Amino acid sequence: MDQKRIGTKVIRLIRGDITEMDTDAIVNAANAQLVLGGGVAGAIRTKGGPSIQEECNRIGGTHVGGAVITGAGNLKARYVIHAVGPRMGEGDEDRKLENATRNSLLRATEKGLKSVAFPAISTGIFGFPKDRCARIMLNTVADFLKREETTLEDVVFCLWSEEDLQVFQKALEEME
Ligand code: AR6
Repeated sequence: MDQKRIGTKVIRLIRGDITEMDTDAIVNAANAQLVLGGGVAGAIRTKGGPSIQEECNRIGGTHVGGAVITGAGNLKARYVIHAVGPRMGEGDEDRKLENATRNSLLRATEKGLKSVAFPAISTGIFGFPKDRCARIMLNTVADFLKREETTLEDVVFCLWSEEDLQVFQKALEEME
């Protein structure tokens, strides 16, 4: 399954490079210091140019589970939402991932955005299991689209590998 309708809204799964997405915002898999390192963050830094890190420096940082929004420099998207997922082993990881997802959706809604693309937060350098990430992030988005007043109409998960896409497809099928 590659998409699920929730009322008039939709959750979609695609395989690709999130820095190529032309959704209103893309979500960065950030750290609490808001220093753009490797993985998704590195790709955003390279393709987006220096203005994104400069804006992050002015913000200074946020808590694990938090999300802040900046411009998107040279990227196709208008905004980057920097979501801080948990590092595996630090404790309370599931709740922190849920919060990072939900806070990203709140930031997008505050700006009146219609579309946002997420990566599989924490599943690279931070070591979070992919299937658990898929269940938590998909359920959090579905719950938000069902219950909250939001401008969001299109929430995309942009997965890096075929295997990651399949993990998310399975989790989407298993969602009630
Ligand atoms: N587009 C979509 N997904 C990607 C891309 C891409 N261009 N590149 C990697 N992925 P990661 P984390 C996938 O490591 O685990 C950085 O140093 C990747 O395969 O980007 O949250 C930050 O500055 C994986 O499934 O994020 C933080 O310090 C997923 O995106 C730290 O890493 C997330 O992998 C964050 O670690």
